[in-house]
Amino acid sequence: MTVQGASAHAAACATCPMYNGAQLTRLGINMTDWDFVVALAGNPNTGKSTVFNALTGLRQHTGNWPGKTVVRAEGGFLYGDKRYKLVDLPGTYSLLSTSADEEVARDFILFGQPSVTIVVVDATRLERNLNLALQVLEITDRVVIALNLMDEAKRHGLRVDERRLARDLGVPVVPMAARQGEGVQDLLKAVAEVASGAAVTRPHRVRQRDPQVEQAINQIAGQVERAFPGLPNARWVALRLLDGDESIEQAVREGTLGQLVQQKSPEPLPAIRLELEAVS
Ligand SMILES: Nc1nc2c(ncn2[C@@H]2O[C@H](COP(=O)(O)OP(=O)(O)OP(=O)(O)O)[C@@H](O)[C@H]2O)c(=O)[nH]1
Ligand SMILES: [Mg+2]
Repeated sequence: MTVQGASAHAAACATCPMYNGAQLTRLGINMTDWDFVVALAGNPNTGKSTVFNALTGLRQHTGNWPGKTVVRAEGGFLYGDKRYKLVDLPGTYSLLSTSADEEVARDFILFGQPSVTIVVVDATRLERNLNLALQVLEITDRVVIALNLMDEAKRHGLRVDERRLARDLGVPVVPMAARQGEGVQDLLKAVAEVASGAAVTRPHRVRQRDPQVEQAINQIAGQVERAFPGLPNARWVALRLLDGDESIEQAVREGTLGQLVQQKSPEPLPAIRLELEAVS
């Protein structure tokens, strides 16, 4: 089969409920219960919604501005014998973002506790895209990198060593051309392995911080955990507070960080009174 023929085949399959006659069944919005929650994160315009549509069979608008996703969209698929809820997020350049749509993505990645986060990166702009990927790797080890737009990379004569990238990042990297349906099966396999724990990841993390900084992070993270029981990523919150992130500081002081946890927890949480002075 020619390359063109393979693409045409994949594109045709991309519109049917049973993909490739393989283990994927698209469930659309028919999601009453699920085994795993999977988030689709990434910089704007990297193909998140294209991947979302390929896996769920839904028609989340894709395209360049103004088609961009501004709220999160949810759909589902069945793969093997597991049901997955897939959450398509607005594009974001970092987890430090402040615009309203970027906050939707940030809050879900940080506090929605997805079983797996797929970070969709643009193979033609890897350096810029890895900024978000590295930040996500700081807060969760359940990550799969979708190395998308490989067709564009090839067209521009760019070669990406995906094995080296996977080794350096410590998580699976799946080359894809999502618009042509290429790489979807490999992505599903990687997501299933990370979700079930069959694949053990070793995410790249910054180490060897100054001991005093480490001590301060631990101290503040402990206070955050006590004030917001059940909050994931207290360490990340501590880092942002030390960095003087005003929006996080406000969320901590006003207790809105707690509201994010409350969405998952029936128990109301107390507003926080963090004694930041304690570490100064
Ligand atoms: N050539 C090529 N184009 C792609 C690929 N994947 C997606 N696209 C195109 O890239 C554009 C953006 O795709 P979307 O899926 O809307 O991207 P997104 O990440 O959801 O964008 P935001 O929601 O704005 O962050 C669309 O025109 C897609 O058809 C790919 O693998 N190759
Ligand atoms: Mg989108």
